[in-house]
Amino acid sequence: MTAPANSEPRDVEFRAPGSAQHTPLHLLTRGRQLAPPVRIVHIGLGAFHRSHQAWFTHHATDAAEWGIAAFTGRRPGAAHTLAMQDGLFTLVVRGPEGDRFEILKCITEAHSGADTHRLDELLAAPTTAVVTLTITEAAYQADDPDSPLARLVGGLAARRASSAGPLAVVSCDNVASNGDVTRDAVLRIAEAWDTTTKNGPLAPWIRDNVSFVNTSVDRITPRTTDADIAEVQSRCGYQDRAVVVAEPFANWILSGDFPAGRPAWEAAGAQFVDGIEPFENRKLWLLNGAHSLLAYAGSLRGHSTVSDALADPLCRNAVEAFWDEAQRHLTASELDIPSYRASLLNRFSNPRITHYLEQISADGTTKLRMRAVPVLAAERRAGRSGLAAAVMLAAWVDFVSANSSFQDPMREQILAALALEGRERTSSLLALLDPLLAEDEDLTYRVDSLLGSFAPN
Ligand code: CS2
Repeated sequence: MTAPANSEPRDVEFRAPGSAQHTPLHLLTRGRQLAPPVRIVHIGLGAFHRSHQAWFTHHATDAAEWGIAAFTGRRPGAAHTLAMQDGLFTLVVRGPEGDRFEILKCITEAHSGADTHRLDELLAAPTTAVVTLTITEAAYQADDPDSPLARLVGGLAARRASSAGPLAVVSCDNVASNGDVTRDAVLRIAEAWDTTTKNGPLAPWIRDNVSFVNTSVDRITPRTTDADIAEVQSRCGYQDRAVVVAEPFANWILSGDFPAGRPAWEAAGAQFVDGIEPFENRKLWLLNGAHSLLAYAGSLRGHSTVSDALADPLCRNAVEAFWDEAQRHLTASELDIPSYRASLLNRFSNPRITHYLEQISADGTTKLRMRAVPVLAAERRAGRSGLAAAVMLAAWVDFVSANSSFQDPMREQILAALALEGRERTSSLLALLDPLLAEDEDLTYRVDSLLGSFAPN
């Protein structure tokens, strides 16, 4: 698939004169009175929200009517920084030829996730029409009272109490059927609350009033570095502490209802479809699957970025073999797999995007469950071995064995499995991805025999 024609930012909105070298960004641009009114609440204020949903909202034809109130996940830092800048920040669009700078103006409020008072107030307002989420894949399992989804349920209770009417919740995490997964998790939390409160049941109200939209989101957004912040200061002439860097490509596919309206995101290239599954699988298996494979295989080979790992023939061949396997199960003609693969190779090779493998390698159990396991299962159902997907699992096993500092929501269970030996060790690790995998002796044997495939030269 090629990037939609309008996925490139259309204008460099602002370039301050060099004389304003140390002027903070907000003093050079709008006053608070020009901020768009809040109609979107976002939970999970990080770089990806700002390079993706905020970018689409900023470029909607009706952007002046759609402001975002963004809440951080667990750490409040990003909210403080953004609030000091009146919600304004620079997106550095980093193409192979150079950088372009855009100031995005759609974030009207930024708050710590702990500010549930403001969250409840906004969700209780009839003007709020959409809630977007970027809370990480792992957070959909969590239901402690401080989890982002528990906070969302609290906000929905406030909305019901104020009779503010229906709204849409839009998950923007790389989770298969992310809208359905969100609905299940939200109802699970609401049903548990219903047994303990006397306010009347919330879960049925959510079923009747909240639309959970399924989406596939895409824009490579590496972590911002001090050098990026310094570059904006020297090239744009103002000081911005909330810089975000992203590739030129941006894609958003959505499926579901927006009962209280939504911005005209299609003006920025968003696609609204009836059946999202083929698009979602294409993105999760081909892009994210290759990312995870490169993260584990590439790190074992001594590389630190996606473009370096892809330049290594051993890693590149493993990616191509995985894509060959995955595409056998991506048969809808509108998917245009050959051009999608070609575009991924270009995007991954962008030499000016420093996308660290370390950033991608985190949370392997949650990610591989969606990126490798479905391809492996489909191949095995078709009577084939699923070798290339098994290579990815073996690379992960080697990676967690070699990097004691790995991050994962199942870290304790992984460490316990790593303490075992031989085939039992491998099958215990596979069981953390999917219990059925561990019962497949042939697969355990295969993964075991693939260990060590990515040893450095
Ligand atoms: C990456 C994604 O960190 C990861 O797991 O695979 O964040 C990826 O960069 C985005 O999904 C691209 O749209």
